[in-house]
Formats: sequence, C-alpha cells, structure tokens
Amino acid sequence: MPDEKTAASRAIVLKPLPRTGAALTHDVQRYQLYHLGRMRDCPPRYTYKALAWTLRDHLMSDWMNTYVARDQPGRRRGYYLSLEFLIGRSLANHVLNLGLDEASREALHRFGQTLEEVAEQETDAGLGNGGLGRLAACFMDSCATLDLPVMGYGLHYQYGMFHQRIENGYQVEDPDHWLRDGNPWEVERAEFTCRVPFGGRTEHYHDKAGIHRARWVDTSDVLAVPYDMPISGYRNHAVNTLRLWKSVSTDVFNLEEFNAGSYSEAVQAANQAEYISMVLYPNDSSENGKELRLRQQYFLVSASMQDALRQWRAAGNSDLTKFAEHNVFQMNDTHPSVAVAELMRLLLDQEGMRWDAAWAITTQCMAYTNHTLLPEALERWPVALFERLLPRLLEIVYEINARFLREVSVAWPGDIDRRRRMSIIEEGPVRQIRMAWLAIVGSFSVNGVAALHSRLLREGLFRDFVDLWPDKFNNKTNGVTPRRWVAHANPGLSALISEQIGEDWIADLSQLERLKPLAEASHAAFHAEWRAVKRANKERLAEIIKARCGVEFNPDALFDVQVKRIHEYKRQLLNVLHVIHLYNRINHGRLDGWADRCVLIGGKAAPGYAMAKRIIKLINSVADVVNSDPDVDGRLKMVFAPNYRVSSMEVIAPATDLSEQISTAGKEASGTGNMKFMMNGAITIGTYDGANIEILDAVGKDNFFLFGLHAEKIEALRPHYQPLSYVENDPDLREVIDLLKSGHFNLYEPGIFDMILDSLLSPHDPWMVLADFRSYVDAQERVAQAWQDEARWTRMSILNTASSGFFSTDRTMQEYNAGIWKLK
Ligand code: 376
Repeated sequence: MPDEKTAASRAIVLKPLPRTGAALTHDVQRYQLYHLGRMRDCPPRYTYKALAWTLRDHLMSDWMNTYVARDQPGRRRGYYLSLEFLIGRSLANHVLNLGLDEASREALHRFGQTLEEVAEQETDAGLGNGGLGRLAACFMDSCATLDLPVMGYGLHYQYGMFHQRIENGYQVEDPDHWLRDGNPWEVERAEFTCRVPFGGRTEHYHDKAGIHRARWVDTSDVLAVPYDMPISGYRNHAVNTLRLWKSVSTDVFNLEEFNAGSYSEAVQAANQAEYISMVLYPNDSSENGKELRLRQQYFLVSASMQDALRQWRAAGNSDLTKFAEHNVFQMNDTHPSVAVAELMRLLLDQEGMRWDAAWAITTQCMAYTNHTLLPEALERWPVALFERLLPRLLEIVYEINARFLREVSVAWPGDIDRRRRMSIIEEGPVRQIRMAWLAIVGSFSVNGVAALHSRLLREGLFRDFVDLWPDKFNNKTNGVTPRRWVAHANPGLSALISEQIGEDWIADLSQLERLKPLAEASHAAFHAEWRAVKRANKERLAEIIKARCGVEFNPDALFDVQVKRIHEYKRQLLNVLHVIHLYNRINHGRLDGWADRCVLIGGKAAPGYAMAKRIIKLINSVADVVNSDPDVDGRLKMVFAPNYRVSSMEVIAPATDLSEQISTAGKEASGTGNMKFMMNGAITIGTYDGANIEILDAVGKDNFFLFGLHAEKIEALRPHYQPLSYVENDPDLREVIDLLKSGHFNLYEPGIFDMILDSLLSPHDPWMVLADFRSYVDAQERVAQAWQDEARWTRMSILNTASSGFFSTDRTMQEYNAGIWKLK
C-alpha cells in the first residue's frame, strides 16, 4: 500500500510479480516452509494461507498503482458508508479477477491439492446480515471492475454474523469468531488511526473575530485503527480499498489509575472501548435502539469523515469550498446517517467554517439510499441517549432542524401538521431523532432500490419531502455481481456460455442477450448441454445436503428453493403451506400431473425474533414428517439448510430450478437473491413486488410464474381481510390448516405452532398469507406442468439467464455514477 504523505513516495510503484505456474509454486512453497514451517503434506488450511498471501503479493502492485493514479489534487472520489459488508470468501474471487486460475491450479497440483479444496478452507467474512450487506459487497466489486474511485468504509467486527445450528428443529446461535486463524487479506494501517470522541459536554464562546463557536470537551475518546481489504477489479489492474475500523482504547493502561493500584479498572476502561467494534448486530429489518449500536454508528462515521478529509488534504487540496466538488458519500440506509451532523461538526468546530458555508458543502456531498419500507425498521434514536453520547451532534441536529422547519413554514405557512410530520425531532413522551429525515434533509440525492420501492417511497413515507424537493428522489434498481454469482459460482455454465458468445459477458452482462436464439428447441445440442450443466450442479448440491442433513435429493426432481433471512413478510410460511398441501395430495392419492420436488429452505432468524424462530421449527417439523413417510416415496423432499451464508448461495443458486420470491406485495424493497437465481437459469415463482417486477419485464410473463395480489390490492383489502373466509371456501387450504391444527407435525410438543396458526388466521395478519394461498398453489401447478415439458423448461431457463443482463451491479454502479456520483 502506498504512503499517503509525501510527493516523492507517489512516484514509487511496484512492479508486478511473475505470474507463471512455476512462480506461484515457488511463492506458495516459500510461505509454507519459511513462514508457516510446514514441510511435507502441508494440510489444505495452511496451503490456503500460503496461496492467499501469494495472491495478496500479486494484488499489491495494482493496489499501489491504483492509489497513486488517483492521488492527485482535484480528483473526485466516492465513499460508500455502510455498517455492513457481507464479503464472504475472497480467494477464488481474486484468482478469477487476476486471471491466475491456471497458474494457481498448476501450483496446487504440485502439492496434490485442488483449488476448490483449498478455497473451501476460507471462513466467510460475514460482516453483514443479508441483502443490504451483500449489496454493499457487490457494489464494491463492480466499482473496482469499472475502475471507479470508490472506497468502502465499514467496521472491523471481531464477530460477524452468528453461526446457526439446528437442535431438535430449533435455531441455536454460536459466535462467529472469523478472525481466529487471522485474515490474510487485511493490511493494518495504524498510521491512519483516528480519535473518536464520546460523552463529555459542550462549551460555547466567541472567537477573536467575535464569531460564535462551540467546543466539545471532557470527552472519552476511542481510537479507530483502519484495516484495509483489497477489492480487485475483473482483469483491469484496478484494486480499490475497503477500510474497516477497529476500536482500540486510547491508552491500554491509564497510568494514573494503574499507579493508584486500580489495575482492573484501567483494563476495564480499555475493554469498554474495544466493545464498540466487537460484534455485528444480527437484526435485519428492525431497529433495536441499543446504545452500543449508536456508538458503532458514530464510531464508523466520525473515523470515516475525518479520514476522508485527511485523504483529500494529503492529495494536495486545501480550499474547503471545493470539498463537495471532490467528494461524495453514499449512505447505506440510515445506519451511517449521523454523518450529516458529523461533517457539519468537523467543518464548523475543526475547520472554523460558518454555518451556511458548511451546510452548503454537506448537502452537496451526502447521498442516501433507503432499503426498506417496513415501519419497524425506521431508525429513531431517543434524544436523551443522543445527548448523553453525542452532545455536540445533538446541538447540530437541533440547528439543522430549526433551519429546515423555517423552510417548511415558508413553503406551507400555518401548516402545523406538516411541520410536525416533517420535523427531524419526533415529539411525544420519548422524544426521538428520525434518522431517515436527517438523511433526507442533509442529502442531495435520495434513492430507493427498485422501481416499485422508489415509487412507494415517493407516494408514501417520503411524500412530504417529495412535495418540497421533487428532484432529490430517484430510483437505482439493485443488481448483483456476475463475477461471483456466475463466473465463479457456476464454472460449468460460464464455460458453456463463453463457448457460444466469448468471455466478454463477464464484464458486460448485456451480452447474454446473444444467447436468446439458442433458447429455441431446434438447438437441441445446446439444450442438452444446458441441462447437463444444471444436472451436475444439482448433483453437487445433493451431495452436500446428503452429507450435512442426511436427506437424499434426487437430481432429476425439481429443485424448489427459498433462501433468505427468515421474516414474516418474506412468507416462508406460504411455502410451508404449499408443501403441506403437496403432502396431503400424496396421502389422498391425488397425483394427477405430479412433478417430483425437492424443497430447500434456508436462512437465519434474528435471535430475538420469536416468530421467525418458530417458523424454522415448523419447517424442520414438516420436513421430518414428509421425509420419513414411506407413502411419500421420494415424490417430495424437504430440507432446512442450516447456516445459510454467502458461500452456501454459491452452491445453491447454480443448482436451483425454481426461485421462490413470494413476499407480500409492497414489502420487499428489491430482493437480490432473485437476480442470482435468474442469472443461473432458475425460473422465478413470485409476487408483483420489488425487483421481481423488473425481472418479469425483462424475461416476459411466459417465463415467470406470477401470482398474488398487487401492492395496491393488498392495501385495499387490508381493512376487510378475513382469512377464515379463505379457509372455509378453499378445501385445499382447509385440509392444510386442519392438519396443522391436528398437531400432526408436533405430536411430542403440543401447542408449539399455535402462535403460527393464530397469526395466519388473524384478520390483522399484516402479511396476509392466506389471501395469496390459492393463487400460489395454482402457480405451483403451472410450474409442475412446465417442468414436465423438458424442452419448454430448458427454453425458459436459457431465456432467464439471457435476460438477466440488466441485473448486473455494473449497470447499477453506472447509474449511481451517472445520476449521483459523477466520478471519472
Ligand atoms: C437492517 C440491517 C441491519 C441492521 C439493522 C437494520 C435495520 C433495518 C433494516 C435493515 N436491513 C434492511 O433494510 C435490508 O437488508 N434491506 C434489504 O436490502 C436489500 C438491498 O437493497 C433489498 O434487496 C431487500 O429487499 C431489502 O429487504
């Protein structure tokens, strides 16, 4: 990594290392012998380290050169601020990007090991919960591939997303100590350590020029030490940086306390500071209001904003009025939205700017992305907590709000209700700061993540702000990176595609369109190869399922998959109801038009989300009954795949025939799993929700199984929703509910599913599961019919892959850049 300080050092660039198989063999062996002290029969876990270090050496010259090329005054840069980056594994990704596949294989062959076996040793970097965190990782990949100067800022959690175990059908959480064996990719950059203040109080005074100023004093400071991860672009020699902050105590031993004999108090203070970046909060889509979480948010934001200012100066800039011309910050949801107030603090208190000038800069360089419409996910911080932790920032938020509300009053004189609705401070018994409002007021761009989601934001949650600033609001439909999700995860399909249209599709996914003519049944040989690839991927998955869950999946059956966080709005329950319905059909011998199915469900439940955890238990209970009933006789299998994570999806998506995207319409902001499945030739069964709508547009209604009520119908029905009427009028649904009620799936644990039945049968069920049951079962019937026509299914599968070009994050990043970032 480059030195950011001296102009002289900018001239120094590293030469690339030799890239032959022989050179890699030599490098790997040197690490095995001279670094790890392993002679013969080096176990794969050590070979993994030796190869990772070798690859990092290869990345280093590109990393430095990329840095040097951008380290010039006046160059505009982007920063992606996120509490989460769900990276997964890195080794195979760098091998692919560097074009070192053959050389690596050759090297490992000398040690009698395969690249797959060695890559499998890497622990996932699980620094995220789900969609929002994985999106950040895909964005980083595409920015590097497009050579966009974007740096990611995140937290260096010691413990990532918890490991999920299943015990007697219930989820059990174990800590994820992912750094136990070290992280070969990261580089500590202690020289860029920042100091982050907490607590204390503020003082106000007038400076020599008579200008009112504030000081934040008596603070308890925490050090932020950066750890950099390289983000390589696809074969373009660009390497961007993901900078992760670790919290460290200012002085491990407070000398005064230490000398006074308070050894343990001194150590305790150190521990307090180090808790900040200790653990990722495992809540996806609900705020939790914990003090430590606010500390994490401010810690990330303060260190990052200080660092961005320092970098900007180090590149030779000094005129602060140009800061917004040179820098843009994208906030991944409201989690880092205190950045609006923190940039103001730095400009006012440290740089000595006046309010109006500082506000002009701030509002020209901040941008906000919203990822959810669920009201329970909207972040609000109690004013009292904010005041205790961040007293200076509270003053700034108050001032932002006062000036903003004046603007509202000018636009709508006398409209008190609107002022109350739009205030950044929510009044009430517990006064709270509405972080989404702070983000909107402080940003020049606010975007949703799929067309429907952005429209619903404009028309609903954000409509008052749209009235005031219509041009701030825009849509940027999500994507996924085709490098990880096709080129790496599905080498068989990649080879087949490249054989037909060359390799350019990997960095230009719109090229997949050229597969469309091959979808016609007349291309029988191509069809056969397409099926053979899917078949091999299904065998690979079936082996893993057999080994981990003891259940046999028949690769000739339809692989029907739903993997994502467990949440009521995602309606895993609807899927289970369908499985019970199929089970009933078998038991009653109603096998007309039957298609053998293997149903796979996976995902983690937030540890405090009781209903989600009970849904996991239900899935496991139904699976036990179905899989052990001799009458089912292989026609239906069901498995709950434990510990679903990035590296699981790399095996699951390529093996999937049917992708379940069955959320209540209007609730799933976008979805991104839907895109990974589509790219890998799965067909979607889905509601008219999130990016499903755009997938349907791209692939056409004949190649998508659409069902369910639209968002508007859902909202219109809500006040009159009567789930019992569906049960009474639909014999299939009645049988399913009766079987659940009978305790058939919980003979030894009576009553455990009552909470689920109550929720399904309640007129207040927000997710309206039963409203879509009939439509869902009918769509599944159409799936079974299509599946039986092999040529038709293959055609649909090819057309899904061929139409997936739009869902590359390369396109998403180009849109962010053209519409928001304007980077060169
Ligand atoms: C949170 C995630 C972590 C911690 C706290 C949270 C609080 C609220 C909401 C969270 N997560 C999301 O909102 C989230 O993951 N949203 C998902 O974002 C994806 C990427 O845009 C979308 O594809 C999903 O539809 C959306 O649910």
